[in-house]
Amino acid sequence: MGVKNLRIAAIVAIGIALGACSEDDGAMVRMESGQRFEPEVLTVSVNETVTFVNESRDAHTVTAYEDGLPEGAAYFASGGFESESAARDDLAEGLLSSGDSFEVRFESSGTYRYFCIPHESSGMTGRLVVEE
Ligand SMILES: [Cu+2]
Repeated sequence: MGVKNLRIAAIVAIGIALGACSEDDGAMVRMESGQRFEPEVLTVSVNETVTFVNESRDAHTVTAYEDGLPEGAAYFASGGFESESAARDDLAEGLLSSGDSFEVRFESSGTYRYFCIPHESSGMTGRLVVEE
């Protein structure tokens, strides 16, 4: 009886540790129905990884505005493009289907503006504030 109770206690402790760990794992931006990024503005720390997850039925891109990056910051876009024009020229390659995710690690502080190519005109844009 005593041993059994101990084992249950150990399992509960592991569950709590894992839960805490996944929360610490990094920040998340969800692409939701209604063609928006949630949250629209997210603040993270330098070197933190942000995971963009498509939880909607539509396909979306996560595409940085080239003129919306901090000075000297690396460009990012789903599909791995190195410029906004390349991302716009090959829309299909950058699309994240329902359930897909995309991770970016931010090494420079500052404000990053990004958008979804197919839904830019609907206002599907977001901002990341990366703090020292
Ligand atoms: Cu979109």
